Amino acid sequence: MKLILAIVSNDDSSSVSSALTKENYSVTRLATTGGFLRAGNTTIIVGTENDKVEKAIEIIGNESKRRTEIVPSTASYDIGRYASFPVEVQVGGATIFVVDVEQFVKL
Ligand code: 2BA
Repeated sequence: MKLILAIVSNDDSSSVSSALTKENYSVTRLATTGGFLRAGNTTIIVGTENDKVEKAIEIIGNESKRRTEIVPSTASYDIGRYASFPVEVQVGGATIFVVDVEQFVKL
């Protein structure tokens, strides 16, 4: 058995966990914080059989694709007035760890 730890953006966490649940994976979601940006993200925990790991990674990847979004930047002073300019930011993506499970017990 393996334990999958997938760190995804908060925006993608709901669709990732729904897609996994639909395919009969058991899922736990934890609210976590990235150490570098100190922004919220979500860590998804999935315990599953070895032969179902690749499929789970594929599902997580499909639901959390790295993409570009246009967002308003914070207002800055320019040409004699305060203005907010749209900027392109990268969102999404997943960081995935797969670890061996020594023991799995449900009481
Ligand atoms: P990613 O590498 O896509 O990582 C996204 C989040 O995944 C990280 O959030 C962290 O919560 C987790 N993560 C990634 N690699 C990990 C690992 N080896 N062990 C444990 N958790 C891990 P943040 O730490 O807030 O990082 C956000 C983004 O900032 C990263 O995106 C990366 O592009 C950049 N970054 C992170 N650390 C950096 C550093 N020391 N120097 C430069 N850029 C860094």
